[in-house]
Amino acid sequence: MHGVRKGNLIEWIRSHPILTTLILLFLVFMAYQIVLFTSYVENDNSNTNCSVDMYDCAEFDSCFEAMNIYTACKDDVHWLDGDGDGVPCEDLCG
Ligand SMILES: [Ca+2]
Ligand SMILES: [Ca+2]
Repeated sequence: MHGVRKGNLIEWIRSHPILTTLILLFLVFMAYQIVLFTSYVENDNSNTNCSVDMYDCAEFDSCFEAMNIYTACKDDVHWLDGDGDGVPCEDLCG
């Protein structure tokens, strides 16, 4: 049988081309999963999309949440501060 000692790793790869291919495919697959997971986490964290109106005051449970979204986007793109006095969602923060 072949050992997997440091010196003959290349020899082992040469004599197990199919197994090596499967291992490489598995590693690529795992890397792909990590990339997918990472982008998912990033999307989840960047829920402060400032390009479109994504939130309304009714969706927040607290003034803290409303403030986080309101302050994350410069131009009040979500229309949280309808009267423009700098305080978003008067029902929560008023
Ligand atoms: Ca809105
Ligand atoms: Ca206001």
